[in-house]
Amino acid sequence: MRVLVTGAAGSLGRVVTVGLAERGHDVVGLDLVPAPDGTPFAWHEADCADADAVEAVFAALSTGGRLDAVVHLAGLPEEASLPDELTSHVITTAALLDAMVAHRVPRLVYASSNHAVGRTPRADGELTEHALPRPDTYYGVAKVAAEALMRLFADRHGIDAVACRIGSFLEEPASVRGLSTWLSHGDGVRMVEAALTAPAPGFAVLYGISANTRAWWDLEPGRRLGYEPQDDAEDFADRVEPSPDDEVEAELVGGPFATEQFHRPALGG
Ligand code: 15L
Repeated sequence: MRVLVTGAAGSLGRVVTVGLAERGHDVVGLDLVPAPDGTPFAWHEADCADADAVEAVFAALSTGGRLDAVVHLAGLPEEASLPDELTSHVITTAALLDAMVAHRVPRLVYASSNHAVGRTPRADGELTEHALPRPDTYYGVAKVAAEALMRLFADRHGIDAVACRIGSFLEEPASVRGLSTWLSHGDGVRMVEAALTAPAPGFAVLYGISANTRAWWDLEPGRRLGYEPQDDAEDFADRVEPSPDDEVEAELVGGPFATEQFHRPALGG
């Protein structure tokens, strides 16, 4: 497949672009920054929040053959102000979806986050794809809104749009919470490829974690799309140090993002 990957220079993007290219996909990177030296695939520099710049990238790509999908990984990875979060996640997604409609690109795979449902109590049991929006931060609010936009474009324009609610994408789990929420690099690539290639998913949500023994989130929505995780954070359990934060981080799905340190005004703060 010919795939445009936004945020290609980011922590997720670096792994996913290389992984997809190794699996034979024709990858095009898009980022605010230039391609790292030696990047073996095409690359465009643009801000995804700038609709004109995004349209110009799609117009340039249309001369090189059909684009099959967009993998949208660009965006702030942590909590910031509400306006910045909305720009980073909602405006960018809107610019990409508009360009996809204009250029008939049929599929979007989006790096959503567990923080879209981060205020859900762990005591509620395993989280399924039917969990109602329950963000823990403005970051989470923006992820919820971006998912809503994807659903609107799926309904209006028939775009296949898969929201991957990613847990903790790291080389190794880094905390006790991470033993439940870890997504390995290899499984991250498997997840994106499954979301790209699943037959006609329409709008779909999956939880982006590995096959963790201590998982809090349902892997079935991913499996239905062909995502078969192969790693388990438990293999690293004896290297993870307990922390005084573990207890509070275990109360709500979003862990540290759901704690009081992020309580601040929505505007002007
Ligand atoms: C995310 O969505 C964030 O981008 C990352 O910074 C971590 O907080 C991760 O979730 C997590 O929940 O561990």
